[in-house]
Amino acid sequence: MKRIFSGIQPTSSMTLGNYLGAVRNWVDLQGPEFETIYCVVDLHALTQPQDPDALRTNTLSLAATLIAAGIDPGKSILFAQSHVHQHAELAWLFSCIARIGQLNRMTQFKEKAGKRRDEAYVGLYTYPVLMAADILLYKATHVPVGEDQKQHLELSREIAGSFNHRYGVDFFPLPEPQILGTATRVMSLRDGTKKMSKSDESDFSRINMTDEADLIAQKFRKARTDPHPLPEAPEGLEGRPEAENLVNIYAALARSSVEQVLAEHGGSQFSSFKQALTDVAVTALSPIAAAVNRLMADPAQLDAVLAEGAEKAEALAAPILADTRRLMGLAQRARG
Ligand code: AQP
Repeated sequence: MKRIFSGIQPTSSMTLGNYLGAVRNWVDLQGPEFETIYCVVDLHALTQPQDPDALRTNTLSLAATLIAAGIDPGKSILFAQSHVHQHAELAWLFSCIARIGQLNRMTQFKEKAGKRRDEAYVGLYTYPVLMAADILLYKATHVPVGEDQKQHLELSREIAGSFNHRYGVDFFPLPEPQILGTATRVMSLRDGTKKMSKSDESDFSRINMTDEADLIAQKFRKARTDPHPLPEAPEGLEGRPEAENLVNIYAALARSSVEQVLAEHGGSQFSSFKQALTDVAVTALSPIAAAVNRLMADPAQLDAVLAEGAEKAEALAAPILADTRRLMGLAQRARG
């Protein structure tokens, strides 16, 4: 059976970008065609300094948001990355497969480290190696992600290929990216050329999944736009990144197409389009926010869901890691 793996960092609460670019697809992919494994990647979150209490809370609240958004622990394995120690171990083994030249090409490191590269943490640099380990620890064949993770996924394929080549085996599959939908790269509400991100300093750059209706309305009202009305056809969005972003968000939330949205709203001023956008966003997001609140009222139950998920994940991961160790020539520990 085809196996899906994907993860999300508990760096803060989930954004509309995470939801439309990735998580909603994770929900849709649950079914008989795929075995689905989803992970709150707390070890990845540590690549930037985190307040320890906030990290613990965010891990639980992100798990709650995933369940509220439709990840069903009865259909998918849902767990926290650090609960399955094999992720970190395979990452070390892969750091002896990946090459520095490959990591030097990663644009996310360049963007996040900025000009102060020497002060960036080693973990931020080797982040894509841990991501390859996350995926290949389960021999996942398909990885649903947003556009921004495409390059990291390409590296996972290269690592799998190099491993197979070095040891003369056909052991790891080359995982396929699944970049699905009309909102594969949701942009910041303050700057249509920058990706919407959990860790952006401005809360008004993003919609959080737990934002209340009033705040969603306020954020869309203040979203940057240009002075022209909406065009009648997609070509008219060229060179208008903010307009394109809002139309893409609308199309994704309404499960419609850009053409259809423009057929309906072409010629409108942004003031009325933003009101319509708020309405579709509130309709889609408010039941999720309400479910997050209900789930967060019982943290022990969430802990239990994650513990059960970790147990199932470890049962899949342990034999794959054991085979990897053996193929690489690590001696087996004698049991006395
Ligand atoms: N703006 C986005 N549009 C579409 N998809 C997005 N994703 C992230 N931002 C967008 C997708 O969400 C999934 C989980 O992302 P992540 O938490 O692993 O890390 P990220 O890609 O670095 O996302 P953020 O929100 O920008 O997090 P921070 O600020 O912590 O770095 C991934 O599949 C990603 O593609």
